[in-house]
Amino acid sequence: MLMEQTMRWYGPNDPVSLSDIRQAGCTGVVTALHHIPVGDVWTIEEINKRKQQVEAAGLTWTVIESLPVHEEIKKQIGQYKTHIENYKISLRNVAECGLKVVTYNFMPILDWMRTDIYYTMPDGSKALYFEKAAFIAFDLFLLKRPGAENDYTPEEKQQAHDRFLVMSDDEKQTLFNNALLGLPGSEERFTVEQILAALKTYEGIDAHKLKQHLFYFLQQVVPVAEEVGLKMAIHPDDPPYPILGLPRIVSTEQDARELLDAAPSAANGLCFCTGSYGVRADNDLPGMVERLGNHIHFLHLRATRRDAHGNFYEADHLEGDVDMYEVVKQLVLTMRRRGVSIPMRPDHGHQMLDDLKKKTYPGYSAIGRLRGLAELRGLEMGIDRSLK
Ligand code: DNO
Repeated sequence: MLMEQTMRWYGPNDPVSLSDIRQAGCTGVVTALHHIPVGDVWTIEEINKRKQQVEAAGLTWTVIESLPVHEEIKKQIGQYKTHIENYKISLRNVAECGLKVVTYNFMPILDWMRTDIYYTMPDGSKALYFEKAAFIAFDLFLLKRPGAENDYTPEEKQQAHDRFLVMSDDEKQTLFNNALLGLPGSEERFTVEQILAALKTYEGIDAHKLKQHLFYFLQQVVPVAEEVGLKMAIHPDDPPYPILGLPRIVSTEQDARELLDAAPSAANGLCFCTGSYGVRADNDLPGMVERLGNHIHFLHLRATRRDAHGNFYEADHLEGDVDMYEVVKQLVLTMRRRGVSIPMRPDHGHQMLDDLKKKTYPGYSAIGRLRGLAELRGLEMGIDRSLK
């Protein structure tokens, strides 16, 4: 039993077509109804429309990425109870349409964060990069977040200061744009005023409180997911630590255990993103698969390479700090034990070859992902056969 091979598809506006994805060797896509505002119900009609588009291209759609969680749910303010009720209706609707896995995250305001989305690799391809000193410089000197100076050590502040001194205006502008990039699948950016206002609404919400809000959300929605035969899959924080003073609560094995324990059910599960968890040297990824495997319902496979300064770039899928051989081996064993095929997607990829001339969503050009998929697929087949 091998993993189900998929790629993310951002919908009809995605420059990578369904046919491209099929030719890359996938049997399915993961997608979302990005046009529906966060908090609104996904109707059966809209879900089926997307499903038919996918199926007409000879592909399947079983995993949603993402059914986003409204900010009011994360903060437990305003209409959060209504948003939760809406979420439950959406869950019922997606199950009704035959979908199986719902990916979401609980990162406040922002999703993933990088400082450079065109980081040039020695071979000329472009990767996503997180440079710590540049990010701190953004926080202190461009965003000028009140209180930011209290979040960093004197050494970190000095490095950010030195980095900022040598930054060109172009570089500052690019850093600014990258850091304020909105949610994946959208071209919108936050303005400084918007982000500062949004950050202010999290005052008083620390990691403990945010966890309680996540647990409450899970206790509400997991029983519905279980009843209708869906699996929930929470995506970890990326990068897996607090940023801009915001708590991040899905960064470690301990975090994952706590959220699973908060609503015990096979329907309460993880999107195991090796690229996100793998940024922390203290996360033992193969061990996490071995120990949490029963709750892994979706896989993002990619690798990052970190350095001693807290920077990391997205490496080729088999070449970063993630021990992909051990991870895939544990996945093969887990799937055998459970008797299931877990859907996977090669997460991100370098912009390379012809794609260097094209405009695509950062991380989601076709050829780099195709390379990642091909490598991961071969690795899995080799491991699977050799374990028989
Ligand atoms: C980035 C993605 C994440 C992910 C969400 C899931 O490329 O892995 O944006 O889709 O966090 O909710």
